[in-house]
Amino acid sequence: MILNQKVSQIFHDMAVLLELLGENPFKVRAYERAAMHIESMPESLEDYLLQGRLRQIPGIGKDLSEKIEQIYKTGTCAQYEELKSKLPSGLIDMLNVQGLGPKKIRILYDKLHIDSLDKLEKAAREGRLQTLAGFGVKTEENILKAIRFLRSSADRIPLGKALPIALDIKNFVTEIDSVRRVDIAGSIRRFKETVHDIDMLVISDKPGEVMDGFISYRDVDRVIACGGKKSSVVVAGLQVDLRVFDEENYGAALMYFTGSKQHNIRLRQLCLEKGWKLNEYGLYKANRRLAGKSEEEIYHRLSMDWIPPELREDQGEVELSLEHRLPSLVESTDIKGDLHMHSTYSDGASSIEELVIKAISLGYSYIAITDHSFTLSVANAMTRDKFFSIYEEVKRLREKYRGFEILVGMEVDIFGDGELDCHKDILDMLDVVVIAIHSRFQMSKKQMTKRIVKAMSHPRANVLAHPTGRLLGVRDSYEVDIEELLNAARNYQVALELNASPLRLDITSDVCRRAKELGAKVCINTDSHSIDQMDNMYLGVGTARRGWLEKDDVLNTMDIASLKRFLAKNG
Ligand code: DGT
Ligand code: CA
Repeated sequence: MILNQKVSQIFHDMAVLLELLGENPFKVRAYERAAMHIESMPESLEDYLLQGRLRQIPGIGKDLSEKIEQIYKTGTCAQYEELKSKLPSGLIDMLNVQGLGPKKIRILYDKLHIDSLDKLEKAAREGRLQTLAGFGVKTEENILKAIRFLRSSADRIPLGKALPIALDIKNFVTEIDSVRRVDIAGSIRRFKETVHDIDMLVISDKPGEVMDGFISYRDVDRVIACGGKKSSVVVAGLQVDLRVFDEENYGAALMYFTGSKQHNIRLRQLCLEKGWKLNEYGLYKANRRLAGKSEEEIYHRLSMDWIPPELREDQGEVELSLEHRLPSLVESTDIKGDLHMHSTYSDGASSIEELVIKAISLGYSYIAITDHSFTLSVANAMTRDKFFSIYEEVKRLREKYRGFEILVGMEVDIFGDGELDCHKDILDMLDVVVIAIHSRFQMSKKQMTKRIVKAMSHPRANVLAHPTGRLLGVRDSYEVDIEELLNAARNYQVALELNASPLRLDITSDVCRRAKELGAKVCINTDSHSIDQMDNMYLGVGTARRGWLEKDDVLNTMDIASLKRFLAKNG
């Protein structure tokens, strides 16, 4: 969140809390006024702060300027936290209910002893709020609606859910007449695995027309604000902010709203050291404009190379860019195949031939069919007969689709003791052995690590699938020492999978970066259970890029001959 917004929000909340506590009205008003002023001031509060000029802002004295510094450094301030601790926390949650201010909350608390969202919801359902002066049937309905929204949007949303929504809105906005360009910015552009909202930017010389068009998007549940150059709506529980900029400022805006905040701050500091200024409108030296039209122009003016958004986290990319030593990140077009997918022989919905045709349409040169192994009862498990049918079918399809390589693989379950769920004669017939944990997740970290490392040390193991086992929003990872898995991956020539399923994204970008440092290979797979899911590869590639991976760090960028050498473990 931009510092102006953050500070004005906290000051506003403090005013409300002071009011709820029955404090001195002058104090309440001082916070309220400061909040309103900061919210509407066009300049960046961060610039004032970095230049030590906060107290030049009307209404900001010593006390409030110290609070702003605290908020900047820590995201909150001590007195705000203290005020919150003085009131039942449920009462504070109630402040987030749209349409409920301190006065109404005070009445609810005094008359009906309501001090939590749950109690509020119950009372509204039972029609008890209507008995109070100033509350009607409509208020009750609105309160219930607002609570539903609060609950649905409380958490961060997985990227795999937010990105398709953002892309659809982007397509919609692109069609608006006066729109010349649309970009998704913020954490989505950086491929962060969970996101808080969708930030979009537009070039247009008719902002009003863009706003009208934008809020008419079919899935808008609620319009939060519709202004001259910025509007906010809610789509599927996600806030979507759209801002319109002129072409000449667009690069600066895109850079600013892509973030991350830490990256922006680092660049601004660099600029301040030169006596320059960078904001969402451009790069300036005193009043002279140096750049702003494109991101490239701004980075170049700062003697830097353009930095891919996935790297913009202030984790060393700024320094490397200044030295012209940024990594050359893996691209979707580098991907030559997908080594983990399920056919109708186990729990997939598509036939092997359908998977092959889809892979060819994606421009791949190979895939591996990896149906589940023998004792996995949940997934229509393998039998010897079934395996030989798959083997024969692949042989036949290889004839039909010459030039495209179909590898016979299996997703082999790792037993509790680290043994593999597959007999040696069949293991020896497989081109690719993908190993994975599917049960007994509740082991100690030590035991689990030992179990997986043992499986990885098997001479036939090639890829460790979904290495941490997490399911986003459903199940956390099992306990495992990831550093040891990475070492084992390098030592035993086993690739760690980056599972591109939107439910998994496992391994994370942080682990990718560590894999690169330790020299372990990563294989980006979709784990598809139908041909549509093969399109998820881009989620894996984005995550790999965010983990600083280059083409050579990723197994499935290899051509088929090199891949086969890796799988055979002979160099
Ligand atoms: P999110 O929404 O939590 O998933 O993460 P972001 O990075 O999308 O954050 P958001 O939506 O609050 O802000 C969008 C971008 O705006 C952010 O990446 C960088 C820029 N920005 C926000 N707050 C600040 C700030 O206080 N200072 C600077 N320099 N930039 C900021
Ligand atoms: Ca955002």
